Amino acid sequence: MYSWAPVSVPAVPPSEDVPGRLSLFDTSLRAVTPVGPESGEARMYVCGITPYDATHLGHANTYLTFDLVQRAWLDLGLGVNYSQNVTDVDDPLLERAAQTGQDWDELASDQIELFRTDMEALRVIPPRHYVGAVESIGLVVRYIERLAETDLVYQIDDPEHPDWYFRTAQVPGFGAVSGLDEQRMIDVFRDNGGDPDRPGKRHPLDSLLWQFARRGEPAWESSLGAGRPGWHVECVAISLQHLGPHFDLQGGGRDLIFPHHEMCAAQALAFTGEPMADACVHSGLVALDGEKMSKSKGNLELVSRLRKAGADPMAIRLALLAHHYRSDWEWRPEMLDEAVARLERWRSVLNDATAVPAAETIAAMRTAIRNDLDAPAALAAVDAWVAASSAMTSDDVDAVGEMVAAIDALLGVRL
Ligand code: 5CA
Ligand code: ZN
Repeated sequence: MYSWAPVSVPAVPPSEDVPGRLSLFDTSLRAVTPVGPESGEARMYVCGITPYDATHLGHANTYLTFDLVQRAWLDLGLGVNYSQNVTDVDDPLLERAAQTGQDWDELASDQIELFRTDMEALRVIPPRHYVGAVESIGLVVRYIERLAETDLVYQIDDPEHPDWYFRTAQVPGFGAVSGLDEQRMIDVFRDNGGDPDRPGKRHPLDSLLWQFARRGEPAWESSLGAGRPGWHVECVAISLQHLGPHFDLQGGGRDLIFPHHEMCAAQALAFTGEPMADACVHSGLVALDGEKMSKSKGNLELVSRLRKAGADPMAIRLALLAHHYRSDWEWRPEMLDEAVARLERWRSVLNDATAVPAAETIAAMRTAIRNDLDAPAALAAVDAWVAASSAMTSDDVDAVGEMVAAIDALLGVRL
């Protein structure tokens, strides 16, 4: 189990006339709906990185989105069990290591370390359980063994690699997460590294549970044969193990809706007899040079590069929070300049002893965040308060402290 440094979150006195629940857009429902319990502990799983290249702004944007979710729940007085995986053995990681001549596990541990440093700098609250795929192999094998007690698991008829598959399309409701029809799913699966055309599969959309060792690849001995797990079942096993069945929120970037989250939902339903999560929540994709930022294409802007160049991590955070989490947008360097200017404006007022009263602004921030995580509206509320405080002489001696705490607790920006 990995982790990174804890982050302190100040308590902010409650506001009047604000929504009493957090609502988010649920991908399966295709509507904004309350997410999380009314009391007790909220349970959230967010798909973690595949550590073969450094954290880019797309990753950071996704983890900031779910950091705002955690902060909103904490602000509502809930406990939060946040779990995340790290895909520390997988095809792209092995391929990158082979290209660069590095050991795959060294590459992974270097990149995990860099990711954790980036998350700490951005003041992302660490998950309670941050779990690697490699350390979970025994767990995943036990899950597959139990799934194999249903008639939904089979070994493919391939003498050299009799890999284990799951009959995804047999699960009731398959397709509900993405809303895609079967032909479209097959096409997207093919374009995203899936194997719909592999001879011997019973259905093109059946998903790999366990693959036998290929030459030169790492493999683990198990009752299923010597090999390694498929990707989807890792997230199913890790999330159910650390959160229990039918948790509140499954999250990740929009690129994971299909096949990953669709396949996970089917496997989890077959495993527990219940939906995997109450809501599926996805963040938009950050692009660079007209295309989704991605490690495989190399069109990246890295958190670590911006930090090395001297950027204040709180300005990086503000630059990302200036976009609604569900929008797709393209990174431009000027966005960092704009965020630096905003941070300076905020800091100049918050260094004063007095300001205009804060209660209405804090209520507006909470309303914005609880209403489908509208961070841009929360930033605008702070902007308006900062402008008012610098335009008029004010005498509220508590306002500055209240705003510093609210901006820290709700937005994760320390001034
Ligand atoms: N390890 C798997 C999930 S189990 C994986 O997708 N790893 S990843 O490193 O490719 O992506 C990590 C997270 O960042 C995922 O939630 C993914 O949806 C998100 N992500 C990747 N690229 C972008 C992007 N350009 N914009 C926003 N989010 C992104
Ligand atoms: Zn995942």
